[in-house]
Amino acid sequence: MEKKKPSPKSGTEAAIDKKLAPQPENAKTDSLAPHTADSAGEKMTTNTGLPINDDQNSLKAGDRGPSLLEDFILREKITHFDHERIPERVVHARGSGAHGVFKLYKPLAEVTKAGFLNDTEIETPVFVRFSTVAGSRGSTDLARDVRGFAVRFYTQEGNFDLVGNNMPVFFIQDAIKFPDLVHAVKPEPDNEIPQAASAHDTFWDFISLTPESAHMIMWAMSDRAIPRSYRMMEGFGVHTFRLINAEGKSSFVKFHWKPLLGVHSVAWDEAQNISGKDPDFHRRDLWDAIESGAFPEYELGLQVIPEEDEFKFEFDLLDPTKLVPEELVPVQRVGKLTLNRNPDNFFAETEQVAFHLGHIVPGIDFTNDPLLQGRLFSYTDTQLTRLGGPNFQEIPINRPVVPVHNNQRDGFMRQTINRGKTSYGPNSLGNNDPQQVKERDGGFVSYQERMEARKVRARSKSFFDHFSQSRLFFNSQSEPEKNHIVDALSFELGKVKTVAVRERMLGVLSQIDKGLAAQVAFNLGLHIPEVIPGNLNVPADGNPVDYQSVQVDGSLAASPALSMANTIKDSIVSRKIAILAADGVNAESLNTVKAALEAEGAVVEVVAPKLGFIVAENDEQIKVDQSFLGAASVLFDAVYVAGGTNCVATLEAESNAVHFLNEAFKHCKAIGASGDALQVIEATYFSKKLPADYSEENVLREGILIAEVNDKFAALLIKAIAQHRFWEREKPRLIPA
Ligand code: HDE
Repeated sequence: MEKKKPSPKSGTEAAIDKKLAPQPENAKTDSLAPHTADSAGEKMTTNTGLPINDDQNSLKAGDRGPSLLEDFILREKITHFDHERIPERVVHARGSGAHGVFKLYKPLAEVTKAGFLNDTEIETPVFVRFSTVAGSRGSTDLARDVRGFAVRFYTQEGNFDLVGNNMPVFFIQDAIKFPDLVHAVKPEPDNEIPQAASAHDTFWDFISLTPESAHMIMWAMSDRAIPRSYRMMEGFGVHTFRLINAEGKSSFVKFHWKPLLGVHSVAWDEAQNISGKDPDFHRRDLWDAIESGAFPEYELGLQVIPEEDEFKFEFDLLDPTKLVPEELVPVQRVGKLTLNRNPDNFFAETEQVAFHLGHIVPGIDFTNDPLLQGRLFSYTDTQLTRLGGPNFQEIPINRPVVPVHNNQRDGFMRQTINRGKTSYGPNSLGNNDPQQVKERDGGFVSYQERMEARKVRARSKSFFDHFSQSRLFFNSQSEPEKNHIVDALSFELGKVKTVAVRERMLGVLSQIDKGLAAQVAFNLGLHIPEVIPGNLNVPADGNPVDYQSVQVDGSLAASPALSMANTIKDSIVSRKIAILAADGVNAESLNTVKAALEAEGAVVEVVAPKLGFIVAENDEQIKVDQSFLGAASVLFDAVYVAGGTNCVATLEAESNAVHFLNEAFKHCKAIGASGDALQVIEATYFSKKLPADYSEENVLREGILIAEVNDKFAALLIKAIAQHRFWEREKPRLIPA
């Protein structure tokens, strides 16, 4: 293996045009370096190192004759190719990874002895993989789906994996139902339809018969399921975990990731468009942001609950369909994760990384959440097949940054060459090495939770309230967010063919909120059924669960932290903004707006009728980044229409430009235009909906600014873009299609 050479990175033109950000190194990326290879300037060889003279022609009996079996070069090349694919992950198959570092703000010795949560000096190397859940490896990023948010910390005490999602709850309460859930949500088994989407009968059949999924369904039907970017979504460990301090005292903990760019989504119509225009939208966004130096950042948040408060809540801390409202237990932000380096090789790193929530370090431990307990089995089990045997921890991306010594040996693809005669313990022939480690020296000891119980297949009654938090979530949403939930349910259930399933789902929704159920029922042209489905008889000789009798009227009417409307809206860093322009553009105003947006960290692209250059009024040549043919408003966060007499006349007559604006309006994005470009806006459907004037208040409410371009204009446009979306604009629906 050779030392890694710096390799030129690809990325969008925008990223390439800029100076590429340096690719920072850390203990983990250093440890990967000896395993990397770079062919630049090298000779071609076979896998045994034999220099190859001809890699283009197979060995034949005569130049028109049959190929010869003897051709070991042909056989080696084809054989390797034939075995290039490994099974994709059974869930979370589509993902994107990045390297980074975690830095702690303040030592947490009071609650945990984990080394990386006590030392503010060290930077812990991290590898993160974001994913969708249902779609296969090549599916679109913008499916309505949960997103995986799996983080590996390469600590000095071994790997700690926080394998979370972007939603804080889950569909089911017990791992034994996971295969049912996944079979129901995956494409239907007879025709493999639909890919990546949950809008189909088997999924809603299962959900409508599984009331414990109600809370998660509210999240999945909310805008959380269509994030604007992996960089703009929260992460959650979902289960309650334990923290253990040096005295052995345990506290419960919920893990959170808070993105510093805020939590933002796209519109559903937009998501569907993006799926066609750029199925790699999230992957590209993450890659480009890192390449251009706009490193994604998230703060690690902890909700710490003293052990003695275990039964203080109206819900059970062990129930993964419940969250702990931030208003009851505030989230302390304890450190920052920065993603600052793209992988060198997708397969070697992102595809082969094997996360497992069983990878923990002293100071962190599990609880008896039955979903968590089942996961502890599943991850290693699936990885044995996916990665081809028991030595997958030796794959470079999976190795810890600390040495590994034990008596495990052999198996397919073993890399380590263990010296010595002993691979057992106790032994006297090898000094009894490797030695076990005392707890005080860092050896892991499980938390000694007291247990006294009968062996039963059962579920605690404290898990039976399925609707209070579903309702809390719905009640905490802003009006537009509620409308989106109604629309999403109407869309998804509208795709379900079996009317009985739709009706049953209306029954479930009516338990959450009558108004919600009524609106969806109206859209589906159905009535809400009288009889509400309960759990099927579980166990087979048991009685149906009367879950309605255990509904708790939560003390909290709403939790503002659950609404994305309350997220941070103070930055346009890395936002993509289109400038629509054509020959005859006013260069001065275009440059003013472009420079101001770029100064705030936005990525600006000039979109014009054709690629190459446009010639401005003053003859300045302005580089075009995208033509109307290749660009689409759904791939941008905002749009500005440049001025200049001829430019405006061209844009007004260019249906693609008018469509671009209509769509940007439809998806509630900020729209700016030079005062003299008003006639382009007048060609749109929303020309009758323009604000009476462009006071700051109006602009920040309606997201439209048409005025003379100067520094004040640019500053106000930036403020408007930072609002992300103007959802109030959606109704009445002005824009067709
Ligand atoms: Fe997973 N999950 N999961 N899961 N999960 C997998 O492991 C499983 C659950 C999550 O980027 C698999 O290596 C069971 C909750 C993420 O590589 C598999 C149950 C949460 C990823 C598996 C759950 C997650 C996975 C598939 C119910 C959020 C992607 C491939 C008991 C807290 C990790 C693999 C990556 C992947 C099993 C439920 C998150 C089959 C049995 C809840 C982010 O082992």
